[in-house]
Amino acid sequence: MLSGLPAGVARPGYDRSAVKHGVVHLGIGAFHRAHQAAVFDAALDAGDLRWGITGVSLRSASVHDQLAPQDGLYRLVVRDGDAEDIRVIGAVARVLVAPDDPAAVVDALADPDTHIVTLTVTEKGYKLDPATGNLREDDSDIAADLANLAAPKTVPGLIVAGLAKRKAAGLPPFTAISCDNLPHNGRRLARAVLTMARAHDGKLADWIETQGAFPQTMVDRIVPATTPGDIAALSEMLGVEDRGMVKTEPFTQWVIEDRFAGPRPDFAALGVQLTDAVPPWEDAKLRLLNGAHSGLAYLGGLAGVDFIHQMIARDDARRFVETLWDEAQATLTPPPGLDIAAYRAELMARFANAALHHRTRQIAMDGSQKLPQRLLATIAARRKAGQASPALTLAVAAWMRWQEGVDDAGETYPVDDPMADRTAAALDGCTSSEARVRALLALDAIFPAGLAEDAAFTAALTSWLTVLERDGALAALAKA
Ligand code: CS2
Repeated sequence: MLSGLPAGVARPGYDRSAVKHGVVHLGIGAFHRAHQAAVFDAALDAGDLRWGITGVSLRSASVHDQLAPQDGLYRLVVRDGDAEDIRVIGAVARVLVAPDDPAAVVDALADPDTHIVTLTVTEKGYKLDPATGNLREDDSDIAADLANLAAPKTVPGLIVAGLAKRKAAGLPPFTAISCDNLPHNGRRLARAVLTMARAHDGKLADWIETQGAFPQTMVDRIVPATTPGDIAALSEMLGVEDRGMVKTEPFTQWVIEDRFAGPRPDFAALGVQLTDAVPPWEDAKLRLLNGAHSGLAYLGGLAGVDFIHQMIARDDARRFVETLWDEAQATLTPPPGLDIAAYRAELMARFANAALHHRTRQIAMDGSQKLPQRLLATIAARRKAGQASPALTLAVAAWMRWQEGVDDAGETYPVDDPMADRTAAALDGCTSSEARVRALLALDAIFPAGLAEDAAFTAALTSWLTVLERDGALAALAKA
């Protein structure tokens, strides 16, 4: 894998055979490989060999099958317009597939060398109700883990089984860092883990609560899904196939709450920001970057625009984004060191990066889990201040329109969302835009009561949904 690399492709400069497995990562998708793994790789490169990664696939064996034949090595391709920078990442020491061998994952979590557990399991992986944050005990896998942890099926189940084994062995707990785009992600993870632990052993739960650490984090890097075309193009260029490659942008940011249960790399030296206050960073990122992303994804998806950069090439879409940002910005308390005007300008340039090919449909996924923190919390904050939010409301209306499963050209598509059955059932039999808005607003797992009962918000949503259904997404954008 390393032989035959052209000069100019950076490769691991450390002895991989001497690396310890200090990190277990749950959910080893493209995002982890382009973000946290690059940081741990830099730690290894700087000579701190404690931070090799045991990557865990939570669903299929596909990442294992990509990376195992390559001995865990893969290329990180950083694209900025026509410029491309390629680096071989060596931090992933092995990949486990949780459904095939949950005991191996529990053993990795309980290994004395393990100090940090990072997670990118997506919003739905925490099995928390999006509106209330409670563990979804109605979920069959959660119910199974609440009853018995012999072969855990869920993220909280695996973590609790691993921590129980550490406690029994007299080891300290690890630091568990949620790297998903959720506000208070550390607190949510702690809630899921502690609810699971308490169901089994109150003393274990107390030990986790007092000795463990679940720092909040903000993660940021745009990492579109790798396509077969990306792999083919890289193979042609390098003369060797890399099925584990990931593509990304130059920008990367990781802010972590400075609260650890044990050892950690010298994060500050690696460009990671440690702070006591992550929420202002989270809010700025979720409400500006992710909020705009979701709005562009539904409007673009409905209009048949495949990629984010194609949306950003349109004057009307850029104007819509700026208006959405004006609305969101008014709800933010920027963290020290964040210049919002400069951040917005940089974000627009990141969205315009034509080399990324970031699909609107990829971002449209799992909207039920994303809407509350990206759009609804912002709208609710503005309502409290007596302000309307036309652009944010258009984004929510576009999500509603997307639930109908047919785009503006009449093409059907699957609604890829854990709540797709519930949104479809809610829409079933509704004969007007107004009825559809009411039916979807009634889903209290998504919409907080204050908003669902807000007459002005309901009216604004209905008028946007009417335009979207009657005239299409581009017509709505022109009015935004
Ligand atoms: C995107 C994010 O797919 C999505 O929902 O909005 O993955 C986004 O690219 C990242 O949060 C950027 O840090």
